[in-house]
Amino acid sequence: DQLESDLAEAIRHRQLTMAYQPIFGLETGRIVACEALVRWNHPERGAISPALFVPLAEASGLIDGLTELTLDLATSSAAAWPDEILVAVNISPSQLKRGNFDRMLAKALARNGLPAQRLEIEITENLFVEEDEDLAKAIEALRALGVRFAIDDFGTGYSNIGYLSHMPIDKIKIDRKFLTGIHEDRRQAGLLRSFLGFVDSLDMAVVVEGVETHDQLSFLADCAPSSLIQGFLLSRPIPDAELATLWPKEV
Ligand code: G
Ligand code: G
Ligand code: MN
Ligand code: NA
Repeated sequence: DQLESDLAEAIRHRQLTMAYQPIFGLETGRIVACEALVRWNHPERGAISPALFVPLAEASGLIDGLTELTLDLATSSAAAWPDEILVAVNISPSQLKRGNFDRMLAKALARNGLPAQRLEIEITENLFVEEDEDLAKAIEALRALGVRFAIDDFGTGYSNIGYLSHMPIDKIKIDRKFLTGIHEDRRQAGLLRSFLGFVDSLDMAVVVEGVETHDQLSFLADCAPSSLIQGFLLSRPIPDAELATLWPKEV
């Protein structure tokens, strides 16, 4: 259809852009990573959400081209950031298991001179519903390159927690819906606390997503001071050019 051919055209002409949302250490206030989020400004329809066009790309064979472009843009941006700051990219579940993904990634890293250790892949929790040998192999191969992994949208899916806890994962990102409800619903606060305890027991880093209010921030400062935080209160996703104002000042 029309949208699909417009997307193909936009990918071919590299008309998609990336926005970056910083992730901070709660205690340190320092940026540890920036999440790369793809943006498409359609010439007639305006901004179209990746929640709409990423699934379209997956269904129509455009996903390889989309992933290639976003990896190139994200690694090229990150190569100019301070060395200690990671770039986190969202990768579609179907992409990860395609045989060409490790080559695609290695190519983007080499082309832009970004060490693999500075790239983190965010994959959705739903990938871990049942044990999957191909997935485990794909993750192992990428980790051998030095790439890190984060589980996105944690708490929204139906993952097998026992299985997930044995995966070689560096970070868990708790879905923003748990933070949204903490001041209205005591069960949400209880759930969030138990997730934070769970992640802590696995010795993984935790990102709490969707921090929008000072009340939420003080809740986290009380019960999980060592967590990482991301959300509109701290910063919206912004263009690469605006990130520089947030970097720590040289001393
Ligand atoms: O940025 P926004 O809130 O509109 O993102 C909507 C959804 O699109 C989120 O689930 C996010 O993970 C996903 N998304 C954003 N950028 C990318 C990308 O570059 N690749 C993939 N596969 N998904 C993305
Ligand atoms: O599924 P994923 O976690 O990758 O989705 C990331 C998206 O969440 C980003 O594109 C961003 O627009 C959105 N987001 C980031 N911080 C906040 C926040 O504080 N509140 C809300 N409502 N959305 C956020
Ligand atoms: Mn994400
Ligand atoms: Na998420």
